[in-house]
Amino acid sequence: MVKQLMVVPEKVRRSDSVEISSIPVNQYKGTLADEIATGNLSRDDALKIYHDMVFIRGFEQMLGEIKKLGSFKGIPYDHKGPAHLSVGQEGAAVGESFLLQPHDHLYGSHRSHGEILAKGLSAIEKMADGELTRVMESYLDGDVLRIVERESVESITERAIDFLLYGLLAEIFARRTGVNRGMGGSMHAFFTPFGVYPNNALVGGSADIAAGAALYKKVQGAPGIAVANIGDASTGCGPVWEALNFSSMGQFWTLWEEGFRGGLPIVFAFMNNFYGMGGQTQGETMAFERLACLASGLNRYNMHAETIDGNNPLAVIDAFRRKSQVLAAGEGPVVLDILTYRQSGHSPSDASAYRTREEIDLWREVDPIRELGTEIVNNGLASNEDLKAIRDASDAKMVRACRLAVDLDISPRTTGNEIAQVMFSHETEIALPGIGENDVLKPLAENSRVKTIAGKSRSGIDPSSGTVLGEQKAVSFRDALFESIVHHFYHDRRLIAYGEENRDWDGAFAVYRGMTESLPYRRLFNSPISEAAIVGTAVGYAIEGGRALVELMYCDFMGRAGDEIFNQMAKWQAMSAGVLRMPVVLRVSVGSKYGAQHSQDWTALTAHIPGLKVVFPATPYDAKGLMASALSGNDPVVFFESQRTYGLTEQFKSEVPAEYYKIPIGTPDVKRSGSDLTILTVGATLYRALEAAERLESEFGLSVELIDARSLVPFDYEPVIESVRKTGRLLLASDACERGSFVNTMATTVQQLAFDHLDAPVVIVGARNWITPAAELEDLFFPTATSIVEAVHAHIVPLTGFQPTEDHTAAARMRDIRDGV
Ligand SMILES: Cc1ncc(C[n+]2csc(CCOP(=O)(O)OP(=O)(O)O)c2C)c(N)n1
Ligand SMILES: [Mg+2]
Repeated sequence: MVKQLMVVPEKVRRSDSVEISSIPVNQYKGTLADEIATGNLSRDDALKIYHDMVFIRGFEQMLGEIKKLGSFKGIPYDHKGPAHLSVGQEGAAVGESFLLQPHDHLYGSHRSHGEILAKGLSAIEKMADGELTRVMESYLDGDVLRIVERESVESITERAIDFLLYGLLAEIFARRTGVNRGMGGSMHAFFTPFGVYPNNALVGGSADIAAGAALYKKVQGAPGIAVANIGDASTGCGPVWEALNFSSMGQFWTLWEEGFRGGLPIVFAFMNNFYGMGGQTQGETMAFERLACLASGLNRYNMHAETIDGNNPLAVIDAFRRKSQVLAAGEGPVVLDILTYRQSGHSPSDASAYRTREEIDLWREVDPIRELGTEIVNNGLASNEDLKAIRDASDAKMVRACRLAVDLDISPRTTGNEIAQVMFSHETEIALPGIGENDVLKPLAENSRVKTIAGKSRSGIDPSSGTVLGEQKAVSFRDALFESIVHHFYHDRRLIAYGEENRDWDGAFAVYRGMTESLPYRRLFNSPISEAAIVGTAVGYAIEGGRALVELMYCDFMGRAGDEIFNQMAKWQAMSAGVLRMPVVLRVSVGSKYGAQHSQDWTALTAHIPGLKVVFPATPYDAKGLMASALSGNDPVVFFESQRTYGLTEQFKSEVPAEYYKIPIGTPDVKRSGSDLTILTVGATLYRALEAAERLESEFGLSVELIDARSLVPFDYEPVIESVRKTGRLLLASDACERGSFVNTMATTVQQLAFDHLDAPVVIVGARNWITPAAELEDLFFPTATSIVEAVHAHIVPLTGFQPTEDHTAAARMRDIRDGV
């Protein structure tokens, strides 16, 4: 059914004007006395706020001393890694987390130590002793707890505070007893049981990831909100804008089903300290005069944007109290411009050359801890001595934690082997979790695509004539993908899919045809043209426990989502020491006929990045089985598909089984056996290599074994080596540009593993190191059956009577390379 969002000329052409409502700036007028009088806060609350701010200050000063002086309170230590301190920003951090529950999840930045501690301390306060004990005993097999247990404490709460403090410090010092086994470090540390989710070294990186977390909470009905703690300078980042839009898409109000209406439950908390590193956002690098104004007009509520005095924790608490009601009413997202000031440098080496001493002194005069302390004392809630006792106790904890964390016997380093072990979980789900009542719109058997496929031959070969059947008659590559994906939609309630044109358009290449009639919007939707947000939100959705299948129409668009694919999707499993899972399948198609920006095979880019599984099936049978494995596993998979193969039917196996089945990722497949030459193909070159194999056999008597790689990472070389042992010769073919393509890595590996069995050099046939030319010239560019035969003749075994068309001499090749092609 066509969606009902009619574009009526008479309506849209009408003369009108748009009113954008005003955005409140520093409207909080309360005092500590008011908050206590109204019962919003108690005396204990006030002291806790003070304590938590002091605790953060102490932590950051400790790190500052270690970085600058090489020691803290007589404890020597050389910390090699980063330390982006937040001295002066404690009011914002503590105010933000004060009311948040453990199930509210913070995603942060390179400068998030304070936010981690604030959220952790807030969670500890709210969790029962039994729960805290369970968390500490089970987390990383109790390895963090065992260290802090060396010191005696008076209560479980005190133990948990030590756990948080030591776990974070040991993490920063790259110890295996850190909360992420030292694999994250200062800029990435997190601890999910307290609602502290990944902090991100990429400026603005948390915006779309947190939006994905909020998407999970909305779609799966999980409690709580997501918060993206990002800096003011992140407003210059495209993915941040994409995240703002994505979390507020019109369809949440217009098209999503009853019960799922409204924007995402997320607060974009801009920790606005007025600076990037040295560049000033307001007045220099950005166009806005007030950061909050960037939300103007983004939805009917201006995203409830407000500027808040983050120097005053009470103003921040007040804002979060009010905004949590907005989110609970389904009116998210919220943008908060939290004004704060970083008294410390950007990093310890920062000489603050970009700001005046006078400015820093002005902010020191309104130091948030001192201001709150004065109010506490003036209101008779505590004496100066009481406050000093809080500071002293905090200092003592810092010294204790530091002693434990610097000691290599107590806090050892992670081994290389341990890092290797957490790159992938390699988990495959034995049983899918099932679906709820309204997760699909009709029984699978009633789906029109399912019915159409039921009428097709499952073999691609006509049994009577032996000819190849077209996709009207037989199950095609795109049908096979559909079958696998729809099976998962009907057996896994956590699965959602989105991307550009995924719904009514049927997906860019009709893989999703028929899907719209079976799935509600919350499980399949059109995304904006926001490649970064498509992948980034999928990462956040997966981190929270969901499973996302997202699509970038063309592989060439990966550049728009470069950070999200290469730094986020690929890294968080390992940086979490295996605590997080990343069940994201990213579908990308390799085009042809559309020229230089729509026809590239970028498998090498993804295979190069540690942490991504990469597959590239070329047949319907393999596509169905590999997609099932990708959607069952808990590792991130980049799933390449060639536009040349979508309409192909099965020619190698007897049929594409109607039943669900899996093909393990990493296993190449021998598509044709032979004894004189092995050809290993990646993706759609399989078909041109098959044609070449047939010619080599019929015209030159050369028997060719054809192996389809199917996967790039991981990869089992055994079948290839076994083949080379037999043939002694290997040619590799791929549509990727030859220079730096993944088949080069495969060639090197085979040469290392099977050198003694090789009778000729390993040869690569890739695309030229050019731009992809127009459709009419593609045969000059991509490997063809002829160019494969020619490469065999030139480099492997002379073919009697063959006439080469090109100069294959070493001199010609060196000339090309010298010319950069
Ligand atoms: C995408 C990206 N670009 C550049 C950097 C280098 N860098 C690290 S922090 C920073 C300034 C960030 O400023 P802001 O977002 O306001 O956060 P703040 O440091 O003020 O807390 C820059 C440019 C980076 N880490 N990531
Ligand atoms: Mg900043």
